[in-house]
Amino acid sequence: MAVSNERIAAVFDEIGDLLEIAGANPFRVRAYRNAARTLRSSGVDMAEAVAAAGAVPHLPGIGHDLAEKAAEIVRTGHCAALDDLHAQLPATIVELLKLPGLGPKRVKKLHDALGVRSVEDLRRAAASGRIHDLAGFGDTAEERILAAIAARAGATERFRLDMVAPVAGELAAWLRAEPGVTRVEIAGSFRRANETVGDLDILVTGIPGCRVMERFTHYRDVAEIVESGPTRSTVRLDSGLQVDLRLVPEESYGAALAYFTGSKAHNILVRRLGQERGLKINEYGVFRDDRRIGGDSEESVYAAVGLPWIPPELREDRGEIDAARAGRLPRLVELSDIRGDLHVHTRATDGRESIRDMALAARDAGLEYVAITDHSRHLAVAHGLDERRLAAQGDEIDRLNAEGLGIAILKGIEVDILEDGALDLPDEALGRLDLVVAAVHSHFELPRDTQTARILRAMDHPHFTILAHPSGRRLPDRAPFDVDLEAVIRHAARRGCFLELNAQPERLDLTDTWCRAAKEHGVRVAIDSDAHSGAGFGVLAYGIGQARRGWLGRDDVLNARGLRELRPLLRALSGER
Ligand code: DGT
Ligand code: CA
Ligand code: CA
Repeated sequence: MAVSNERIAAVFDEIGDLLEIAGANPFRVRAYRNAARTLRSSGVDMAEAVAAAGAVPHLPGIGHDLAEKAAEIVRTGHCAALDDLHAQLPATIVELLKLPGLGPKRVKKLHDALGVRSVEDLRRAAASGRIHDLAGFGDTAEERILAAIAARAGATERFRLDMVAPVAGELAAWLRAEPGVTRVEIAGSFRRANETVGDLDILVTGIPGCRVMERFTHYRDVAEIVESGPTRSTVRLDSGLQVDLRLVPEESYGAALAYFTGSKAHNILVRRLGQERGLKINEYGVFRDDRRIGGDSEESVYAAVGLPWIPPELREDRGEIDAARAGRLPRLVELSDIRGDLHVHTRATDGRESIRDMALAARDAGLEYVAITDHSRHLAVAHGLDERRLAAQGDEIDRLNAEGLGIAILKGIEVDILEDGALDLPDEALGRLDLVVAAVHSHFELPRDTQTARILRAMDHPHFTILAHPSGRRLPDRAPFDVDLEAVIRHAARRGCFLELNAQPERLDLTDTWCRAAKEHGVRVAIDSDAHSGAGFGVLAYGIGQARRGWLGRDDVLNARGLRELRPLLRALSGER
């Protein structure tokens, strides 16, 4: 079976981590990580390239040495360099890397300073209070480490959507290519656009005798066949992701899709409605006295219980059945409703491309306007802008707008909210912008009341427009900071300002339920990419999924407005009311 780019990238990432722990030259570490990233985003399939070239293929961004190692992995399934590192370092150190919050830097520090070589060593060091004095760990490090070790015992791994989405697309295409297959649909939490997915559920219909199960178990990333049968199989992929496949007859397609889309709680409610009408609803169809009365389409299942079709993102037992019955289902926002992006970075700070290139990429993504919002000076690690550099950026935006790139460029900033709630740049500088996106990037650990007061104070700033990633959480392992988001939403409603739904798949912040709370309070949400490169606008799709889970319609989304409608909303905020 051919080795995928993902598998090679995973080997390179592991080598990078182990080299860093072993104290290797940082440039070597970086070379492996860059190569892993390149392999993941490359359109060139390494295994095919090796087979075709018969030697070491050239891949842009990967030097000869690493290309040779990639070819070695393709040919032998192993990498001698990784085997050497495993021989040098205790295997238990690799386990440490899997704990949330422990990257190679911290593992190295724990190893060098305290001799920690295993999870058990770590638990003892944390329990005896030897960690909080280490530079870069902090007061609550021990609690967090002990919690992470405890959680590890019980937790089953979940996968972020951005990890699963490419695999889902590729697998679906792989299955569709089998002769006789008529439909392939991804169901489960993935179809409901859950921010994380436990396993992938795929539904297939096909003509009798079609060999889709065999094709499924021969997919190239399959590491293990957990279960295999004529209508149902389960495999585990190299990434650890499990995939269930079910083959159903055409007439059961809708019932099976509804059943396997879930959620379980939603299904139970629908089934109960059926029971009240003397119907039996299962994954094979809708039945009255063993006579099939529906199930070929999802619509037919819902219609059998007197409901309109309910979008998958709403199927969470959060009032969607009552809303459907009352004809009050929202018309959910769609990707094509998005007219602009209000949070975008350039290479002036931590982005990778120029203003011009970001604007052109935004235009090519179909947007009508884009706001350039680089970091402010307080965020020194990102080389944040001071007043002078911000003004220069404004001049460049004026020039580009005069030139006319086919997209309007707005002047903005992602300004740091300082510890006391002040914004990181002078009022005059902020007042010259079209919008001010403000964000917490420091002092995550403030007590709830202080944190909330800090953010409310920032929102009162005359030039404040949008609160970026309001909870600060990051998937999988940075919890939200402690803040009263209910109070933040109420304040935004009073003040007439906006909250962001940051569409980065590791953020998706606001979460679904907070989006819904914002909507209920009449606060509009900006679904922004926070793009750091031209390819970064693709994440808007994840933001849309989360927004739909939060019941948002087009009117609830700030940047679903055209520029002409948007401008007065921004101006009303910036003091010219
Ligand atoms: P996940 O995989 O943890 O992210 O979440 P789901 O929702 O994809 O759950 P999963 O994969 O266990 O099952 C897929 C769907 O199949 C689930 O959403 C509803 C349906 N399902 C599974 N087990 C049951 C069950 O015992 N009863 C009912 N009514 N539906 C079930
Ligand atoms: Ca699932
Ligand atoms: Ca499943």
